[in-house]
Amino acid sequence: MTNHVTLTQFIIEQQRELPGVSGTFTSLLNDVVTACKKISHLVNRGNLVGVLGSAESENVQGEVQKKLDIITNDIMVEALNWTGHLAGMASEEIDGIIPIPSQYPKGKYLALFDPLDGSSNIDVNLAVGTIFSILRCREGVEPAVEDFLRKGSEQVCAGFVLYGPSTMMVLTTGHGVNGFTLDQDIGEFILTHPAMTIPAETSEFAINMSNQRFWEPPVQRYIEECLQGTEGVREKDFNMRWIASMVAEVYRILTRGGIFMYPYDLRDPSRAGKLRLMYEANPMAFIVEQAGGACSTGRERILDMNPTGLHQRVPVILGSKNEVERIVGYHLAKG
Ligand code: FBP
Repeated sequence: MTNHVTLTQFIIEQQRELPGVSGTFTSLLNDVVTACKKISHLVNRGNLVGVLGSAESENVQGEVQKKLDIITNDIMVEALNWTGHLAGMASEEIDGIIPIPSQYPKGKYLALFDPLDGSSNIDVNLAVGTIFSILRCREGVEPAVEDFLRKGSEQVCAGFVLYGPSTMMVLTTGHGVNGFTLDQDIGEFILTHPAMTIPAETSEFAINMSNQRFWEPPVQRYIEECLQGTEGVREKDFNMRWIASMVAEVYRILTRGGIFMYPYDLRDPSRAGKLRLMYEANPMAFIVEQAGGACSTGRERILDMNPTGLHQRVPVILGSKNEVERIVGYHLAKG
């Protein structure tokens, strides 16, 4: 019988090696896992339980919500608000802070999440996911927005769950990156991808090419050189992918390398990008850097950014270190 290490066992053993750890964090993570198992079940059942399609309502970003955007948000909130580990939450689907109801004790952590990433894929049965970020909070206070607006480098933990052909959880607590597969038979996440790393070199890029005319010159140049392949300065051919689901793109990059870009574009200069810093870019940057990759806006390391808003958008360029550094070099050369 192979010794299958469950996520809970893995975290407890990892925490035992860390000084002054109370075990609260392990329980908090188990609460997140419970929520994601419920979401995995629902996503898998889809039309059988009538959860597909639009909800005829908009979120704070002005995006038409999918029914599952709202349902998955409720599942996360209901799994986390009573456990006594959190002082507050923030979600892509909710404008302000999500408070802990007064009847429940407050804890020393803050949770930020995108309950359903890649939601444009849900009705066409393609990969979607949940992304989460955990921060420490000042004890015994009713957290204000400022308590959430902390640099990505202050994250305690970041993770995502990919609801694909199999349900995978990828996690970091600042000690490398590990991947777990949900064994539907026993309802446990099992360690299947220990110590995931991203190769520094790659010949695969992911970007939504339909936005090309809006990109800045450094990105135009980088993509043009990739498309020229062996006939150009890169002297090698590049492959392209676009799944329209950041979780799936990052999982692919953790598995075989690559570069993912949702750069700044000139369509709406007031909008710095499409992806949100607090619950998309920061957690993914923590994971990618812990796996040996890099994550930048093109001009700044994402984890060094000082957040200015819960739903702030940022340009994102992440993946194989050498490619990210090349694109940052093009930006800095251009100034
Ligand atoms: P949601 O969190 O609203 O799904 O938006 C994020 C996202 O879906 C990313 O997962 C994905 O990389 C990107 O937007 C796709 O954008 P586009 O539809 O412009 O290709």
